[in-house]
Parts: sequence; structure tokens; C-alpha cells
Amino acid sequence: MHFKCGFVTILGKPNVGKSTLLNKLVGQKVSIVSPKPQTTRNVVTGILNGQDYQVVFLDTPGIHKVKNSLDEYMEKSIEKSLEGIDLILYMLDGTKKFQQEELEEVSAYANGKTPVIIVVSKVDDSSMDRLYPELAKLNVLDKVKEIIPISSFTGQNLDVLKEYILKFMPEGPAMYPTDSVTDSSERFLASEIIREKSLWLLQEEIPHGIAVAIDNFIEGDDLTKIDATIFCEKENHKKIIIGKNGEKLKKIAEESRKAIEKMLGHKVFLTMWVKVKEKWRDSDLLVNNLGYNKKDLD
Ligand SMILES: Nc1nc2c(ncn2[C@@H]2O[C@H](COP(=O)(O)OP(=O)(O)OP(=O)(O)O)[C@@H](O)[C@H]2O)c(=O)[nH]1
Ligand SMILES: [Mg+2]
Repeated sequence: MHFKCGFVTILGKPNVGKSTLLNKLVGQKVSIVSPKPQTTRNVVTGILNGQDYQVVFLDTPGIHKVKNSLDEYMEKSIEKSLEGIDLILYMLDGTKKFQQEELEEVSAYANGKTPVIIVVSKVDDSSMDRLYPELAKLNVLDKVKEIIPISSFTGQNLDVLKEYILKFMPEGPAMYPTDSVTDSSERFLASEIIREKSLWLLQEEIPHGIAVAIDNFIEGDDLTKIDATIFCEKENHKKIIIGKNGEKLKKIAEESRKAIEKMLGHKVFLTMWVKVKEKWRDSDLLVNNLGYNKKDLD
């Protein structure tokens, strides 16, 4: 049999479960996940390697409406992720009503050159009674190749999904080393891990207006030293992130350190700071400085 290799972009509104599916498919956490919408900000690559195939997935940020400079960056990164790909997975949340806007979006993609599979997520948390009327709305989408209900939590139908994905992959040699699961740098992954731990530990208090910058990343043989800064938008957010007697920040740092140690396979010395940058999401300059540079996507 010939080797197959292709690119798959995962699209869909915020919070539908795109990153969770990617992690499940590649068997490792390559893209961070949280109950907050707009968790993913960059296109994140996850690589699924098999005996005779390699599938390169591009996980994209879900966006509602473009409102600020960060949204513009995210929108541009989605456009970029659609160049030269072999298949689109368009994800709909199986626990919610499908929105007209989503149906229009998926229909537009399905009328394009790239084949589209609709993935209906989170069926573990839905029921057939709820799902059927929603699935019926998809009947009009005759250009869509398949509709596959799945659960990343229970693994339901993931083998079916994988089979369909492989059908659309062209023959060709592997594009990445066959033992890698992502092309993200350890430095980027470290900043994302800190952002993820912050999102979870600050769930109620702070909207997603934080960014994480890695100021230093010094790797030794058995110890990596990392200096990181969490940027937030308001002085009172800073207080919340630090917490009473610094307890919250300590907890974020501790959980982040453990997760980064697991990723790197050795000890990590992590120092964390919190700084305020007002309205950073509205400012091109600040958005660029925090690592979301539109020019990188040209
Ligand atoms: N019950 C259930 N929940 C899920 C499943 N997959 C994801 N979730 C939850 O849905 C929420 C959003 O998941 P993400 O993977 O971050 O969603 P996303 O589409 O990547 O979101 P953005 O990055 O914001 O666009 C998290 O709380 C997940 O735990 C699933 O199969 N079942
Ligand atoms: Mg995501």
C-alpha cells in the first residue's frame, strides 16, 4: 500500500470542542482546552502518525465576530490555515441548537474546492431527542461529504471519523518526522500551558483577556529555567490573578510547572510575574508584542 499524507483544517465556532478532538486524535495534549470561548488563538498543528499515513491537523481559533485587533489576527490565521489543505472538518456542538450563521458558513465551505465533513461534537452530553431535529437541519447541505456525530470524551465514532479522514488523504510522503505530534516549539507550548492553567483557575473572575509572554527559556540537561509574565487588562484583574497573599498566582505557577515538567521530562524552575496592559486586545502594537503578529501570517 502507498503512503498517504495530507492536511486537515478543523473549523467551527468557539467552544464547540475543536482542540479537545485534536488532542484526542493525536493522543497527546498539543492544543489547550477550556470551558471559555476563544481559548485557541493561533493555528495549532497536531500530527497523527500511522503505519502508512500521516495526517496533519490544523486547529483554528473559533471566532464569533471580529471586534478587535486580536480577533483580526485570529481571523487571518484561519484564512491561512485553509491554504493547500485536503479536507475541512467543520464542527458543530451537539449539545446546542445549530445556528443559522454556522449553517451558512459550512454551506459556503462545502461549495468551495475542498471537501467538507461535518463533525457533531459532545454527543455524550446530548440525547437523540435533542439531536435529531438539529441533524435534520443539515439535510439541505447536499455538498457536505459526511456528517459524523462523535464524542471526544468517550471516543464514540472517532474510529469512523478517522477512516473517513483517511479516504480524503492523497498519496505522498510524510511532511513531518513520523515520531512528532506537533510542530509547536516547547517555548510556545509552555506559554499555552500557563494560559490554560490561568483560564481554568480564574474561570469565573476574569474574562479571557490575558496573554502570556515567555521572557526567558533557558534549557539545561536536567533543568529548564523559565521566566513568564501574565498580562491582564485591568489593575483589579492583576489583584485577582495574584490572589490573597499571592495564593492564586502560586497555584497557577505550581500547576503550570508540573505540566511543563511532564512535557519536557525534567525539572523546571518557573518564575511568574503579572503585568497590566490596558486594552491590549484593541491595540495592534500590543497584540503584536504579545506574539500575535499578523505579518507572521503573510
Ligand atoms: N461533554 C463533552 N464536552 C466536551 C467534549 N469535547 C470538548 N468538550 C468541552 O467543551 C469545552 C470547549 O472545548 P475546546 O476543545 O476548548 O473547544 P474549542 O472549539 O477548541 O474552543 P475555542 O478554542 O475557544 O474555539 C471544554 O470545556 C471541553 O471540555 C466532548 O466530547 N464531550
Ligand atoms: Mg480551541
